[in-house]
Amino acid sequence: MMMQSFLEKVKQEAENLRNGNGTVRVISHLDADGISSAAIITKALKRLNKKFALTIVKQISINTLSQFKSESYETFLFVDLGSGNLAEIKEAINAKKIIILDHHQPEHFENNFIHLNPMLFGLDGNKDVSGAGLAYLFAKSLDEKNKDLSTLALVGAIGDNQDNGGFTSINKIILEDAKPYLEITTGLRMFGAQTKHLCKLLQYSTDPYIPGITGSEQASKEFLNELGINPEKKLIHLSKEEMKNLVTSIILQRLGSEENPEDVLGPIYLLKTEQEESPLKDLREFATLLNSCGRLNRYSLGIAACIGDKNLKEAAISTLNDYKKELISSLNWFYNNKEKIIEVGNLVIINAENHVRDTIIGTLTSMIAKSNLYPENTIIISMAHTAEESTKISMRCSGHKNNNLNLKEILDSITSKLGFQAGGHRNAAGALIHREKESEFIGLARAVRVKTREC
Ligand SMILES: [Mn+2]
Repeated sequence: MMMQSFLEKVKQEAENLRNGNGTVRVISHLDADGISSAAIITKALKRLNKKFALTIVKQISINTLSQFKSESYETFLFVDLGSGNLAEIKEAINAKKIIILDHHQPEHFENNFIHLNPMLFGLDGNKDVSGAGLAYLFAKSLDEKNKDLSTLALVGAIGDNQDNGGFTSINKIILEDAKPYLEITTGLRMFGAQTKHLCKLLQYSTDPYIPGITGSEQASKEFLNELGINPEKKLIHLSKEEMKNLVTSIILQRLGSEENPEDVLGPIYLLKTEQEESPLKDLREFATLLNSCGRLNRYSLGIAACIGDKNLKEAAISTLNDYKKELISSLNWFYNNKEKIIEVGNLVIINAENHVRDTIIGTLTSMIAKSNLYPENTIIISMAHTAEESTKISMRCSGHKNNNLNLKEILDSITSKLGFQAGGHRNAAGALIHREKESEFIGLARAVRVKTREC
């Protein structure tokens, strides 16, 4: 079996590392999956009394790799990234041993690395296992004691949206390992069951989408009032009866416009060791918290939350609030600077420059796209400065209906003219260009005319 041979290979390399010497240089990715990956690997190395150095990066580029060029570690371990940058890594790093634990599409390139990517073994890297899942397999091969890190592997998988429709393949195996540490129930699959007031919970629910309610605080309040449910309550505090009414009404609200209106229920994974209402109790919220830490560049707090450091855990939790505040102030910047926004045809261009963080611009663009502010199928392009003299670009499409657009292709057709590649997928695309190319980019973007199919 392909999966078996992949697991064997991971095990073999873990054993080799355990028997080796020297400090391990760990490099991971600045998102929920990357942060949980880093926490798993570093915790496992610590337990073996191995020395390590950790760096978390937004992405790998010639620039980010250059900092490692002069380092003389024997082993470099990349986790949740690397597969798409084999050539650059080979060029920049001169180490005896380079291990790549990644689930992203590998670059076609013959290599001298220990390349542990499930896609090379016929598995689906988007669904079957995340970076944190790979880190966990590796950690478990180092020592069975690391089975307690399985819940973090699930946090990473959820952060990468791999739980949609249920866990599969390797993720399923990890779920089995995690069961002793979890309380699993079925409920509304929504972010914030432990922490958010219902009114906000429904207002911000984009998956599942609730037509007429998602995006509107007013509508959300009225909907709850009609059901006789206090909008200030939290989901976990509803009575059985209230819960039943809420679920039925949400399904009814989705009838007619959503593909699977009843698709609002799903498994909820709760950590036994966490207190009720803690943002770390529900693995989905845990993933959101790690994401916030990453976006605000406080990844060490995220790792502390994963490892369970009591004092820093509090700081990580307050980062979640800081992140929400920053999102709101970014949204306010947008509403207060409408005159700076370019609207041509079914295209909107928002150049936020340094008013919105580059790590937040994508989320802001998604929020605007889902806010009903622009007509269905409007393409929204946002731009923000990065600290590295570049400009981050995000592209989304308004509304939530399926259309025939492939945003990644559209964005790539523009940025490739400037010599930059776009990443992402059909529904969300992003790119990084040199800042001096900004106005050229806007010029090219304005000229784009896209046809959308009305559904
Ligand atoms: Mn990942």
